[in-house]
Amino acid sequence: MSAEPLEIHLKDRDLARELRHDVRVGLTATPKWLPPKWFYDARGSELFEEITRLPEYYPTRAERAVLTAHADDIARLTGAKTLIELGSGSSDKTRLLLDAFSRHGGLGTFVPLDVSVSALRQATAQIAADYPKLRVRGIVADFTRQLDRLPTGGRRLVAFLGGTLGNLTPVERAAFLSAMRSAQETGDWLLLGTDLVKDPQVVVAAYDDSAGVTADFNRNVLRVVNRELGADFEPEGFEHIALWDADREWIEMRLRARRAMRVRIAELDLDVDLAEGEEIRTEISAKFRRAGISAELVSAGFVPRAAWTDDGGLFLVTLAQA
Ligand code: AVJ
Repeated sequence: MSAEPLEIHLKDRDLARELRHDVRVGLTATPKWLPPKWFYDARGSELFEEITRLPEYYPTRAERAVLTAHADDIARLTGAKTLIELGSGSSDKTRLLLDAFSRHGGLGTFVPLDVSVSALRQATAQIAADYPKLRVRGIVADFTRQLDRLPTGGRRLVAFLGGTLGNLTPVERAAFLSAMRSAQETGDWLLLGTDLVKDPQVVVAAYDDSAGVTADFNRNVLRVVNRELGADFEPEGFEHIALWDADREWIEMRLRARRAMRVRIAELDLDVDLAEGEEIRTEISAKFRRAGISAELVSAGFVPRAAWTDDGGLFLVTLAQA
């Protein structure tokens, strides 16, 4: 089967309005911040794919190792009819699951959901070509607030991989997991990938690679704001910072102004002043402990059924049931 036409629940207009709102709120706040979802235009998505191949960036490889070892367990335990993937991006690791379900039988539909139309077009076309028996329904939506758009019925498995849960603050995380539970029927499944707490040096290196790809990815948010909102940020005027917060157990990415500057954001009719050394927080990426993620799932109404790590104990994949 060829992929079905994308179901678009997020109009360009909604995205534009949201970006304007986020930039106005974030850049007039103290300290300044921008949400990480705006990294991912076509160039940002490519840079992220490049990050996943860097020697320092262990999460993708570690998660792939877990899925390689346990995809068959996941297919057998869940017996899912529908696999929904949130923030699917290139759907690369998902193939490990699709292959396991092909061996096991029973999976009829794959539903990748992402905010990026371009990433979804590519992913759905490739998956549909490679898995001809599968119904492939791509959905353009924002999983942080459109979980009500998930298809219903059948035994569903929702996969939320890559450690993206860590981009949410603890309060947002609790709200997200509860909303996820509400969107599911009792008996449905959640497969959750989370990066684990480890030696801070290992984590910092993963977010500050020696080739400078992550720095380029970080600055990309400024290029997006320049293009979409007519701003005049000089991306090279900012230093890339990756900082481990030991109390909150998360890594923070920031952009630090190399000198004092005034930035014009034409479409918001807004001037933003930055002092020399002033920072804009662009991402948090929380790292988890096994007991912690299990407790968070239980608070949201899930029952953890299994959890696996890679041999290095770097990354955790948890299977929970609604
Ligand atoms: C896609 C959110 C899982 O937090 O590790 C990679 C994004 N940021 N390098 C992560 C990211 C910097 C990534 N997630």
